[in-house]
Amino acid sequence: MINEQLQKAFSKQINYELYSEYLYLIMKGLFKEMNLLGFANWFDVQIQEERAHAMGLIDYIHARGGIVEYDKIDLPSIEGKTPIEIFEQVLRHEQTVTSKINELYEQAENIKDRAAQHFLNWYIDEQVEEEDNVNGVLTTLKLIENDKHALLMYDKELAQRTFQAPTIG
Ligand code: OFO
Repeated sequence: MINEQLQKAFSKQINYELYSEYLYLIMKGLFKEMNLLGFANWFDVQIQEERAHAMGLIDYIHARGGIVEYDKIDLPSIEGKTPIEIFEQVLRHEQTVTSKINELYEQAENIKDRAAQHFLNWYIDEQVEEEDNVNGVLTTLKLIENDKHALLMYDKELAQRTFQAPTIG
């Protein structure tokens, strides 16, 4: 069985992963409006990743005999218009996710739930990848800044990104 407080904390994280999916869905639309379809594809993959992160946590609560406590998902607000501004927000968002995962791990640690700690290690590693991936896009965007030709070339590259369903835990 999963401890009630930890079940609540896991449920909050599920809500936040679904919020991430919602945020990236909106951002995908912004890139579609800019006709940057490779970037839109990058977000499409990201949307699927966030769904997988949420599903991993949901399955885990069930596997521990718990009940998922669902809540409404807030409407994300977008803080910029340009690709750089959007990706700066993505990076800030992923850093927030990282700190939430760390807090969740600490809660599991405090009640000595070793199984939950072990499970959450996957999410800790995943956040390293998430931040690194976003940082890479942001660095490239800053490098090519006002070069429209380079932006279109990079857009083509991002069109190649594909979703690989992860094995979580
Ligand atoms: Fe679920 O990692 Fe991004 O938000």
